[in-house]
Amino acid sequence: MSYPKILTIQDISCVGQCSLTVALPILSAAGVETCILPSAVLSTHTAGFSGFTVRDLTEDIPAIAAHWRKEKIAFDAVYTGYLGSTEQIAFVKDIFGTLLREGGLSIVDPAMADNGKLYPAFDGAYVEAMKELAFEADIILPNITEACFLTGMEYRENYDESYIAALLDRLTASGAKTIVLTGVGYAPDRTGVVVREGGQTRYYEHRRISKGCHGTGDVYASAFVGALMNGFSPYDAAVLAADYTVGCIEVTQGDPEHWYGVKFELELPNFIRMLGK
Ligand code: PXL
Repeated sequence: MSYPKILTIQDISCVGQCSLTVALPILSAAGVETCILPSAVLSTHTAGFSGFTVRDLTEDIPAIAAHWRKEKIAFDAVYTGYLGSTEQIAFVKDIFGTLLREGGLSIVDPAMADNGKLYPAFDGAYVEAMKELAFEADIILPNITEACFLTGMEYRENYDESYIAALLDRLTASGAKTIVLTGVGYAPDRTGVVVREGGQTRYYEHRRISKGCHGTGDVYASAFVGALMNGFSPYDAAVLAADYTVGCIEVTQGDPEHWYGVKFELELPNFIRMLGK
């Protein structure tokens, strides 16, 4: 696929370096035609800012999708992130069913929780709807907290390999296909990603620079999708995305003013090199 066309569905947080303001530049840098469907417009993201504004765009989605269908537009992949409402998830499922070209990939980052907690905008109904989307997708990229919400497993700060294996088994039993589980570390200064694909599970461990840098989940998922669209296998894309994300954290750490996101733009030249472009 020399020039894939992908649709990414997530919010626009006008300030905060997450969701579409991260996905669009990273996918463009990967040489992928990137179409967008904004799920909502927020003045900032919801993790750490207070008093943010939210305009939910759920009711615009069916008409946008219908127009694309009329124009016979089809995508090689649809990649979803933070969605605006529970109701919206059903529309997104419909987009998977009607706007992906034959053999196209559905990729879901169930961006809804971190550090054992749901993001402020979400509740149990959202989690239930997200389960339906995630277990239908070809690839999911949950962090450990999100995997716990998807499976009902207890969230633990301290865990071992058997806990992670059980989490992956529960996801697989629920219908998950390829799983990219992020933020898995077995030592204080280490973290990594576990990829389960076609019955095979592989772990890529790397340095953990700081605890919970905001925005890294979206940078990671976008870089993963960009690499995948360039022909990398899910495991190789997971490794590349991890290395790129570590680079982004490295150039951001040491700047306390920049608590709300990572300076992913500074590392885009490296990302492009890693892709072999
Ligand atoms: O995926 C992170 C994210 C995206 N969009 C919004 C968010 C967050 C995380 O808090 O609040 C609006």
